[in-house]
Amino acid sequence: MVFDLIKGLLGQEEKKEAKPAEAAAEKREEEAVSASGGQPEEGASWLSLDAWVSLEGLKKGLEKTRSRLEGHLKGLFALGQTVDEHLLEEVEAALIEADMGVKPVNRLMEELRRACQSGQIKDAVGLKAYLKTSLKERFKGYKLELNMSPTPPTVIMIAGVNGSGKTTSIAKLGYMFVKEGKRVLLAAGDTYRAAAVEQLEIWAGRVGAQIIKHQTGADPAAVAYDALQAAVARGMDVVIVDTAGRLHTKQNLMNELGKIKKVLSKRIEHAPHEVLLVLDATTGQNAISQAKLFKEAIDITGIFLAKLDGTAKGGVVLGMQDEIKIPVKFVGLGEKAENIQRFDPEGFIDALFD
Ligand SMILES: Nc1nc2c(ncn2[C@@H]2O[C@H](COP(=O)(O)OP(=O)(O)O)[C@@H](O)[C@H]2O)c(=O)[nH]1
Ligand SMILES: [Mg+2]
Repeated sequence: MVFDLIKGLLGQEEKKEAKPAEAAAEKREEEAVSASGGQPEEGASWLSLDAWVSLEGLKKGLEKTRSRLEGHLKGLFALGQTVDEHLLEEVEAALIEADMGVKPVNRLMEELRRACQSGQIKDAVGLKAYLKTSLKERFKGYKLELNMSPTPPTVIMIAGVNGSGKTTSIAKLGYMFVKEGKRVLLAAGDTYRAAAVEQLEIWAGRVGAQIIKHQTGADPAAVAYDALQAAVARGMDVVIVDTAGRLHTKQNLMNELGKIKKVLSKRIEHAPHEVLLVLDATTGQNAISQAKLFKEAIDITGIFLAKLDGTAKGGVVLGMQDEIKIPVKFVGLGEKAENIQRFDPEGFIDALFD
């Protein structure tokens, strides 16, 4: 019956010219980079930004990236050091090796050289300060807070390739919301692997969330639909929808994500309120290529960068905003539910360079 309902809904949706959910998502994206300075607009609410950020935790999680940067930069930013070609080359090498990306690094190096020539940068200490400010600058104007629906439930859809860390990141988000006193429902939308449903179920039990699941092989759009029905009936605050990361072809995967998104928006206006793409930080620049592909297929509202702890390629975050114009909203710093942090650009850059 649910299947027929969904088929019916999808049929109607295809005939319509205007797509309210997409228009809303576009609007959200525009708003995200608007000059609102990250302040919640009227009628909307967000989780507090201060919670879920810890500089110590970040420093520990970023140890590998930090030590790679240090390998090049140790001692060079000391007081009294002059800025010479050697120092600039080491900065460049450090950022490339931390996987910031060639283009963003080239742009940044041009900027640094100009600032040296114009006298804005006078010594190594000045160079470091300039570098940090310039990096922080590129995150300004992005809305890093989660977009919470003024009327619950807030619906968050998760996308990403297999193994990127989707299910674990869902557990982390669930843990965070539960800690904040919210009622959380997880939807086991990765119906392709039996283990995927079980894995989510174990996490739901651990973090104190509820779960909606169907059998392996079921239609993920039907799971999503049932989850929203249940969420409304049970008065849940947040629904997080897991999805599969691999189908027979890329086009199949993208079509399926689109279908799930449509079903969500049909059941609850403006849902999903967030579409978070989970990327594996250990893949460095590949994560950026992946983000570009997903962005072409669905409106991504934010990135959850998982596995930052396991990589020296943490610099990928620095080039990410430049390259894909989607804000990183969360980072994963370990395999446990509590190893989640909101992405705080200031803290992140301080943690990398101090
Ligand atoms: N070190 C570390 N491992 C992670 C993190 N996030 C996920 N993982 C691991 O990555 C693997 C794949 O994660 P999973 O959530 O199953 O990915 P999915 O296939 O996208 O759902 C698992 O072994 C997780 O424990 C993280 O932030 N740090
Ligand atoms: Mg999974």
